[in-house]
Amino acid sequence: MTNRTFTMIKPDAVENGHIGAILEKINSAGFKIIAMKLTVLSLEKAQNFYKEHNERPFFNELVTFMSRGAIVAAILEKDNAVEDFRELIGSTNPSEAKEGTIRNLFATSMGENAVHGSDSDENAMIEGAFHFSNEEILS
Ligand code: 3AN
Repeated sequence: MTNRTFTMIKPDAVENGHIGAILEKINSAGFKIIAMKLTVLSLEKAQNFYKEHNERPFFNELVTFMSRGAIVAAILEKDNAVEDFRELIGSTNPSEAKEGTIRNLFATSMGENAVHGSDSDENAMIEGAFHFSNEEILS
């Protein structure tokens, strides 16, 4: 079965000029982009997107970072999309991310770690719907 995940190329990777290289990794790994936009998250939107982390000590750092510049949001389709994409991006901490993963190549720190990838099918749906209307998603 083909399924979906949601990703963001985060402000650090956009600022450092890595949009093209990251999209190339995504395409080469067999993901089909079915929705995509370059946008900026307001602080309020970032707080809402990451609301399940709002008790964590890094919450303010995270939402300030995510709203400081442009991001690329996208919905990706592939068999086993959520798990395969987590494998492609690597560990949250880039120093633990396997060689060749997106975070190993492009992330600078635990907070500024280049990309987001949904952690479940359910969250992929919620996060995709947070950023895209039905008309913006290819069927
Ligand atoms: P992942 O994005 O790998 O699923 P989560 O869900 O644990 O990681 O954390 C969400 C985001 O919060 C991470 N992508 C990262 O930007 C940030 N984050 C996680 N842990 C830390 C930390 N210890 N310090 C700063 N930021 C963090």
